[in-house]
Amino acid sequence: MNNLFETLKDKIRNNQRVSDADALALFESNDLLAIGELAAEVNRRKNSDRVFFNVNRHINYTNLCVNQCIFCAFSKEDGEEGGYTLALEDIREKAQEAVAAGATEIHSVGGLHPSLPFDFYLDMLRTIKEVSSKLHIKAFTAVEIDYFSQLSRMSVSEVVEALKAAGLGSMPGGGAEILGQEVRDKICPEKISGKRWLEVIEEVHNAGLKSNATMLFGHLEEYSDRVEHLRLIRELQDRTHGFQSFIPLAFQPDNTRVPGAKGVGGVDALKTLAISRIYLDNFQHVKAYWVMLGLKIAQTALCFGVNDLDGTVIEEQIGHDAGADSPQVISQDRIIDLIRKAGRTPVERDTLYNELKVY
Ligand code: V47
Ligand code: SF4
Repeated sequence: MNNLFETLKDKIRNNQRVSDADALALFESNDLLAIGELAAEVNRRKNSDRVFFNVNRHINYTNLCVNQCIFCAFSKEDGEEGGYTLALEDIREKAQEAVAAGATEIHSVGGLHPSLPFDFYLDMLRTIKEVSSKLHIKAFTAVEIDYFSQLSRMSVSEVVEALKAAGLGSMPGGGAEILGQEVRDKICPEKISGKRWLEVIEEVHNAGLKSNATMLFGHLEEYSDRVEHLRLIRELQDRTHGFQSFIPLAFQPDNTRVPGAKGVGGVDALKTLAISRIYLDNFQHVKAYWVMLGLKIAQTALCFGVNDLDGTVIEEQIGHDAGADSPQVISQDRIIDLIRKAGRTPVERDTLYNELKVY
């Protein structure tokens, strides 16, 4: 065991923070098993052997988008073949299906639609709540919130208040990509800056809503960009404590315009999940999003510091448009089985991590 791992073991034992230089050294190390062991120890201390999942359904309300991020195979321009926008009645039906399948959460995001009024988004939330007031709506990224603020000429906090009043319960973690501007200028030049993403999320947390944070990795970024991203997220969490889970998203390359893109291998995926677990000492949960990782790597990630497998999802589009070879939906039984066969205890949670059932 070399010096790096001995030093980090000591730091973890003494509840000391892992530095940016430590995180970079871990990314540069090829000792995947030693990295995984450290991450598993950090997770054991925080979450014992419990692994969370939830029963949820995704609704991507539109794929029309005024931005053209080069990593995105989901978005279409207005008038382009394959573009769609769900009517409120479609959204109602999908929410009804979700309730019938036992879902407690609707996860809803979409493109930045060129012409829908702000009222559409309020009506969408109200429509879902009409189906069941018990459904938790986790919707809209910081990118959408900033767009709504321009659209409605309201401040971010006014937008958030209006959305909350219409039924918004919390926010997912998308749109963060890599927060460093140099990478953003290459992969998503029209998208809000990393600085703005952080500002919007800070306001959202200050308005009393929880969110997640993501990191899209495996495209044009360097390890140092990942470390900077993790640092910016950790610093914001120190100020607000509003993040629930961190979700590294493995880039899916098909139908995208990222030059030379090859996709993320199992080693890089596990390493990135594990280092996120080790570095983000102020996060309770690290989630393996099986849609982008595939079920086998997502399950294996449970031995690399991960304590959450997201949920049943139903009808995922963003990753599958980009070639994800995972299923569109998995059953609750399948998730429970994956967790059990990793020797861990499955716990169904709601969106806010209240425990609903221990299996
Ligand atoms: O923001 C887009 C990413 C995100 C691709 O908070 C891609 O619980 C991989 O944020 N390959 C949306 N990723 C998904 C997301 C998410 C998913 C599950 C759970 C939660 C949560 C959040 O998907 C986007 C973008 O970063 N994305 N294109 C692609 N080709
Ligand atoms: Fe639009 Fe989001 Fe796709 Fe970018 S990632 S093009 S903002 S839908």
